[in-house]
Amino acid sequence: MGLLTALEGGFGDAADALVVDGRPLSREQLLGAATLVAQRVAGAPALAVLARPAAETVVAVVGGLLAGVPVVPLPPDSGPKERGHILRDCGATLLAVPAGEGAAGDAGAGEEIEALPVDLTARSGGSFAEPAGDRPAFVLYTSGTTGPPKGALIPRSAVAADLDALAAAWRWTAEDTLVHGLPLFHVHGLVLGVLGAMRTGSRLVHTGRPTPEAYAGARGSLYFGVPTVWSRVAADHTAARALAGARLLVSGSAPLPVPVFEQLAAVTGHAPVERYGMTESLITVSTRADGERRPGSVGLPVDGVRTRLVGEDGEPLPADGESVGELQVAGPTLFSGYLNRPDADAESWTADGWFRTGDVAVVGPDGFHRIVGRASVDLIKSGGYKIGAGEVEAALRDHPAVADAAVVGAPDSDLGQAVVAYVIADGPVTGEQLTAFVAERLSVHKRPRRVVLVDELPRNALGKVLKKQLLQTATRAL
Ligand code: MLC
Ligand code: AMP
Repeated sequence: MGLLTALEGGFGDAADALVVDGRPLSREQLLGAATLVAQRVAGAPALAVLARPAAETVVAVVGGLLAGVPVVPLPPDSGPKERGHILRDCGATLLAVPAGEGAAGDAGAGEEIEALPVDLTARSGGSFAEPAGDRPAFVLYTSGTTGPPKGALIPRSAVAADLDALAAAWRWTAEDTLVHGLPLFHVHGLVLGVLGAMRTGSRLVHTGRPTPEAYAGARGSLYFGVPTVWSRVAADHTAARALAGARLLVSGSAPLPVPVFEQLAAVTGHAPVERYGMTESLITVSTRADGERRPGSVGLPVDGVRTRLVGEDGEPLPADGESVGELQVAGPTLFSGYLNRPDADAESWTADGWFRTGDVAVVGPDGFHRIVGRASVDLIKSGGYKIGAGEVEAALRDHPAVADAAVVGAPDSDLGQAVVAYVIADGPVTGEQLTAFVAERLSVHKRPRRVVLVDELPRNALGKVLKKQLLQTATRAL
């Protein structure tokens, strides 16, 4: 059985099996256009895909997967610094773009890459042998505490194992219509939100943007969102009531605040399922469609996944509902390593083969997991996006009027955390200019939402910036 079982027939062929931002495609149309992409990319080292919320993105991704070429989704708004790094690092020679958009040309930082136009009306036939499970399906770029994003190699077998485990946990079948509007360059929107439908055979409606109105209008049975999306839905009673007829609402990518869980349950009549995961591990822990959905808890490990809590001394901690430790995970859903980053691999895996998530958790005697924080203040989750403080600081320091910068994630009622930058300027510059500077060089979502110009940064005796102190200052200033 292939990775994309729904494309192998047997699931019917509605004219709108897939709708992305209003553009319907049948599975046959998708397969025909994707097969042409596959023929074009076969044998390439990697296929970069400009991951707009568009049907062309899905066609390009499916084409790469059919051909067994690792797919590298590029955030569509990424600026030259971020895009140049990703393209150089992954070694892609082709960049899939919607037909009619011309050559990719200088994709950033002087990277010349050939454009591969994706035409939704194109058709080709023929089939490809299913590649080995250990071949990478994707290289997904994810932020670390410092430096540019790292490419996580996601094997095809990990995607298949995770989607099957989630289908079991959420009773996700071909009877469902999945609705979401999440970005198509991360695990949530792309692996779960697109390949999940291709594997289970469910219809997929991608709303372009994840707005409450669009979710309400899509009339699905299964909805995915990050907590920011659910908090906006819960606050919009008209939209929320329109979801009453759904089967399951699923939240993930960041902690779902208990008040949002409760509001959503009250207005829609559905207690949301919350699940936990990471780019590197895919989704490892979840509450279940047929089990208890407990506010503030992400539930139980999914089929095949094992978890353990480890204390600062490296010793395992008991599942007693009190002990707080680092969550480590193992199982078939894990990535195989970071591309070109043996240093990062060495830091992330234990000697006995467990992946260190960097998340701090508590596990109850009933096995329910609660994520209580992150080990590092330098990894920020804003609107469900992971943002490395170091990457934003480096971008700010590239500005000629910036002498130094320190970035923290301040609590934010809409985004969970908001990027706040403390900047020492040595020339005339405003906060708005610095925000725009970061938005243009990295991705728009990495821009500071607040810039505070300061004369100095708090430092310890070794000269290291005291991030926890800055975070307290940022929190007090709210
Ligand atoms: C604003 N904009 C700018 C700008 N300021 N553009 C250029 N320069 C500037 N300075 C524009 C943007 O381009 C965008 O335009 C619009 O303003 C709004 O952007 P925003 O303010 O960033 O949107 P916001 O409302 O804050 O977004 C909230 C959100 C988003 C929830 C929609 O954060 C989101 O999509 N989050 C999902 C993240 C996700 O999927 N994470 C999964 C990671 S995987 P326009 O035209 O586009 O509106 C993972 C594993 C797991 O974590 O467990 O799932
Ligand atoms: P990413 O690298 O973008 O895949 O983000 C992964 C991180 O998102 C995890 O390490 C967690 O910190 C966070 N995360 C994902 N889902 C949840 C959740 N349900 N509750 C709390 N944190 C979450």
